[in-house]
Amino acid sequence: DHNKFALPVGATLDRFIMRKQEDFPYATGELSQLLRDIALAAKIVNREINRSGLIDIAGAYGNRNVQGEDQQKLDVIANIRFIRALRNGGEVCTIVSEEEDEMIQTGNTQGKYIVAIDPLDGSSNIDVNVSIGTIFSIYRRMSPTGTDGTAQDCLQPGTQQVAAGYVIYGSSTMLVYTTGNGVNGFTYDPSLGEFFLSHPDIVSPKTGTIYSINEGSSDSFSEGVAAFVAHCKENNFSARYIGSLVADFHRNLLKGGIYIYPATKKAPQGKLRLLYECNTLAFIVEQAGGKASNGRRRTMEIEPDNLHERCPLFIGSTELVEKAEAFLAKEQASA
Ligand code: P6P
Repeated sequence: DHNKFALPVGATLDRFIMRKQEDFPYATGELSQLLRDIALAAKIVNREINRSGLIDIAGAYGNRNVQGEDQQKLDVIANIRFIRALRNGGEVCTIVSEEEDEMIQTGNTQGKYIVAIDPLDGSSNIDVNVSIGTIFSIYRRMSPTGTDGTAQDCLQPGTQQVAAGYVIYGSSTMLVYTTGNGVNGFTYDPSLGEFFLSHPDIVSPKTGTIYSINEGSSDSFSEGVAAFVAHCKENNFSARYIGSLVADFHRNLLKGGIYIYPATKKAPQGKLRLLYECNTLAFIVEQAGGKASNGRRRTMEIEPDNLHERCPLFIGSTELVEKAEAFLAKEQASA
């Protein structure tokens, strides 16, 4: 059992990746290298985020660049940095990014992997100092190497994910990811430029008393969603909604709870994207013992039709997601 080699808290991400690779005798190291490339980009984006507040008062700190160009939007910077790190790393042939309408070919036609990524989700929160995040999924290409990746390579169901993770740029910056053998969290020490294992083998509580949903849209909740929210209130749940998906998800993962982005009038398919938000967090939550669905179907079994399609998301502690699904099923039955 892989816990025999469990690494101590404080092990570096690099040592952890190497140790986990040893668990796979036929591993050739490409996935390990890809994970390192993502961690590098996360460190760079972390630095840009921490500096961004200062650049706004550029005069005093001289952070405006030599052309005197204005500070680019952080999500644009994050997109550039992750694409560059993945291109230079050589393991990825094609990228789907929230920031790009079309899939991006890196030119690494020998690359075995596809990455779907939201480089900086919730970036509207950055200038009010609320935590934001990077969300990524990794798939193995199905098309032969030696060519660019194809649309089919990018439209695989979430069950085909090889790895999934997020970076939360918060009071501390953390990288949380899974390769299908549990979920591990690493905390970044900027003074050393290293991620250290801080949350080994994360297991999410089976139930909880936190519910996260934007009740500003409650007028357009379906009967089932409204009934579940009423159930939470009758049972003295706490309402916790940061409005930054990674922050809300991370808190519920550790403490137990449910996050819901349902279909609303403004967002009839929900607001969150299947490829690089819902599927990514669904893989992580399932690996931590939780559950994720669109209210009726397991998120990871949904066959994507297009790169940026949205879907409703009910995600978190198994018992809470199943409770919400029961209310939706009752609504369906009485419809
Ligand atoms: P609403 C941020 O824009 C985001 O994509 C997620 O990070 C967040 O959970 C959600 O949208 C918030 O959306 O409609 O509640 O403001």
